Amino acid sequence: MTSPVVVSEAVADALAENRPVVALESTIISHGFPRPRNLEVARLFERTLVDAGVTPATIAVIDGVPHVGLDDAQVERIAGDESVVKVSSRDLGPAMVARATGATTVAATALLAHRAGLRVFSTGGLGGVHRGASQTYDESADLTMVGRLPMTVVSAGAKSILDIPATLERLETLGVTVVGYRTRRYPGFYLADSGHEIDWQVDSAEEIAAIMAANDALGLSSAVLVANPLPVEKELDRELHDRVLAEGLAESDRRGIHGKEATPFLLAWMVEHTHGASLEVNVDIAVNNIRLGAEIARAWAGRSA
Ligand code: PSU
Ligand code: MN
Repeated sequence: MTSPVVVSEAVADALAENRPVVALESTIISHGFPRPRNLEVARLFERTLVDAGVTPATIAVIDGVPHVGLDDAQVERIAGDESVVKVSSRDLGPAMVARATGATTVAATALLAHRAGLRVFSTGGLGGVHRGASQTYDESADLTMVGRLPMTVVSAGAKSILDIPATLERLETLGVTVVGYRTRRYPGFYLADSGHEIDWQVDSAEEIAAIMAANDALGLSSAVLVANPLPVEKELDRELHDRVLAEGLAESDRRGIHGKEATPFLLAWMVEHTHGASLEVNVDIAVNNIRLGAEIARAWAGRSA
């Protein structure tokens, strides 16, 4: 069967010539950042990679077709069109059949990136186990997919709206390799330190590429999760963070928000009630992860050169 995934010419050429490519998700654009700022941010993400000599591969479903690498008009559509749906891995099939236009989550992006032969993927924060999950069972499919796919995913930890210790336990169960970039503390997304430890610290992109090669050599098919904290001077004010988050979680409970709405609701709540401060931190987080992703992709391409 031929692949239903359309790989852009720029991405296909880069892969064929063994030049570095980094995958980017699109839910962060459609549902993570408010319009119209989100378009500016989507372009900033791609430009950050281009400036580092890396080919960006933003991933989304356009009119039912999964695309790896978008042109500018497609990026504009994902950012501007309010009817764009949030597509996780399980939604890909139905979205394709319905010819829907959808923005891919970490889970769906990792799957499509893997199908296209990419190895490195940068995002803001990974989905994880939600607070209260022992009652609601709300756990992101991002975890399942990083348990299954040999992608290297750079994130600033799991979003602090989640239950971080439970998320770390699930990552352990799923056999996901977790390394801290220049730290042994698991980052807390908006905050540099979640208060939890990581077993392994790495200090360079070359070291991460070597870990990818070691996992490959052993036939491990799970992801390498690179936890990359924001510099502490750039984090969200802790007192503001804790207060607004507690209010957002309570409001989300009151309104009975669940399923795929939970994460976008809490992110939007944080933006509104920190008066945009969380948005700026979220942009910094993603750019920081994209820069590191670029270095890893270069180190990875360098190994097989
Ligand atoms: N990180 C961000 N902003 C986001 C997300 C992550 O900085 O919007 C998105 C990602 O697409 C992630 C999704 O896969 O939230 C998780 O959603 P859920 O909890 O419903 O699986
Ligand atoms: Mn969920």
